[in-house]
Amino acid sequence: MAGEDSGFVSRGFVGKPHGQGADRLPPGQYLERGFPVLTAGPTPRIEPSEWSFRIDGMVGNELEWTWDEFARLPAEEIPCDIHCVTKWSKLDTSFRGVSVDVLLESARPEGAFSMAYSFGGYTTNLSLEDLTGGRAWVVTEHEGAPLPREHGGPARLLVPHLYFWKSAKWVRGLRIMDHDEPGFWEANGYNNHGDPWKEERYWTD
Ligand SMILES: Nc1nc2c(c(=O)[nH]1)N[C@H]1C(S)=C(S)[C@@H](COP(=O)(O)O)O[C@H]1N2
Ligand SMILES: [Mo]
Repeated sequence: MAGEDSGFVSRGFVGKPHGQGADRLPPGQYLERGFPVLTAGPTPRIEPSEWSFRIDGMVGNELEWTWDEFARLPAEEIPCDIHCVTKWSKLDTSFRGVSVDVLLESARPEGAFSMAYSFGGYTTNLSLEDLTGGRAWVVTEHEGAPLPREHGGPARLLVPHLYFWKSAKWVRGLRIMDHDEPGFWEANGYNNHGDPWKEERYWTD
């Protein structure tokens, strides 16, 4: 059967003809074609009308956008690869959202650290260095459709250059801080930084 052959070929080459070779898979990761769901605890149900996004803490200007206000901010398409600490990587996916650079612009941050916080209580810490320079977004769409609830809809953080636990689902704000503090997983054994290319998985890495 022809399908068996083409299936073998595409697995055998893990997409290499399309430029998805081993050079795009960080050490210790495997290719995942689907989009697994990983959530600690229940999946919150947040209507867009109840959603808002805040920037608070050590800023010159605290900000908050409602869903409608957020929808008027400049959004961009973000083609990316994502890497989960549980070892799956998904290549060539895409999200749409607003760059954290845009969100921070008028907040005037006065600290170099932040805690992203979510509906449901999840937190994760990120330095402003990792959140700026076109490397982090608050996204509301995945592959052209509204972000599914199980993947963080209506909105999640997207920080594709770090392990995916840093991409807080159901995100509702960023607290700017003058010091670093561990978030939920960082206090429970995961690495403080989480660079997949350096395999910064756990405390001891
Ligand atoms: N609010 C919230 N965000 C979260 C999590 C969570 O449990 N709650 N899990 C994190 C982890 S460990 C991973 S791997 C990714 C999984 O995202 P996905 O379910 O869309 O694949 O979300 C991250 N963001
Ligand atoms: Mo994870």
